Amino acid sequence: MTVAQAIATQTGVTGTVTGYVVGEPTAASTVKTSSFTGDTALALADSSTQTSTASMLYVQITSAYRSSFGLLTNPSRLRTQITVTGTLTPYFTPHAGLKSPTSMTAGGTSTTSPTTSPTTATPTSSSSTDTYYANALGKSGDSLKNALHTIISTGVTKLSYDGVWNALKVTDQDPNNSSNVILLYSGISRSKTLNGGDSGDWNREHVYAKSHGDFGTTAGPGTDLHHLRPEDVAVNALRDNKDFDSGGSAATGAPGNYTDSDSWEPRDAVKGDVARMIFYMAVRYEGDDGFADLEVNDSVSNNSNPYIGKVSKLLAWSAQDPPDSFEKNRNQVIYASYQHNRNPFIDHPEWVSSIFG
Ligand SMILES: [Ca+2]
Ligand SMILES: [Ca+2]
Ligand SMILES: [Ca+2]
Repeated sequence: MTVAQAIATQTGVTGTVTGYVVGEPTAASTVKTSSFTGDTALALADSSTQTSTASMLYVQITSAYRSSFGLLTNPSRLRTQITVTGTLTPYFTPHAGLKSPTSMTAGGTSTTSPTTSPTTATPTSSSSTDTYYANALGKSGDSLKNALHTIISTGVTKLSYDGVWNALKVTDQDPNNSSNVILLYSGISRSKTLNGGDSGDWNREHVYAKSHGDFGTTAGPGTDLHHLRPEDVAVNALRDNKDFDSGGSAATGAPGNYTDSDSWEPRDAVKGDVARMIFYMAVRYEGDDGFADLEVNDSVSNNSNPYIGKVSKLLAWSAQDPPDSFEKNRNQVIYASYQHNRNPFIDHPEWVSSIFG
């Protein structure tokens, strides 16, 4: 049957559907056509150029088919025709879907191939996160902060500290070399397999220093991927638990970074990333979950207090270094594959000054 017929037959019956792979669904109204995040689902349409999610069937890819049909592993499947047999039932509820496939093959089943004439592309809000942020839209200041706290603290999956290793290998993968991760401050591309504690390894940097509020590495702020980044062991030790500020001497092993006895200045390319990670932590952790209420202030002598400075610098850095594709992709991967929450300041950088300005 066609995709249109499958969409009209969401009754739990078994169907065989031929269509074109048009992307990877990551939410009911979101289908990625690049920077794929996983092998567990694909979107089918009757036209290879379909962009309206309403005309797509979301297909679950069970483990037997992931290595052959998952888009992360097989991005060249995009725009190609496949035939799938499985249960016609909603997936990414309430979206039309096909689940528990019993057959997935390349190409069609018969000579009555579906139309290849492109349909008129209907603009959709497929990249929109408006649904996720529905209860925050239109708010400002403390009421915005409160709404965002609830949104980003609801339905969250917390990782183990050990689980962070493998997650970082995905969230921080070098876009130009899938064997490597990019180290935050140093900017170095280093083999994923060099994770560890020895010289030359990379380890898990807590951008919001874990001694500030003493949250350690138990599941919670100590394992929150939104502020954990790969970094060279020696550079991580040099940053230590310092607050953020401009100035100091060139940081050994991390070109463009500066440090002195009480502060760290990240390289220009990640100044905004650092700021948005800190702002996320200040909103995510409000003292209602057994951990300290993490906050920002304008000090560089916070030591073990649950504060990170200097907020005046973080505000400036966020403005001068807006979110780029690496940072946005990272946010989406954490949302779709790991924690199921987002960093609001990557999606809405204008909320930084509304809350912290
Ligand atoms: Ca300083
Ligand atoms: Ca940046
Ligand atoms: Ca807080």
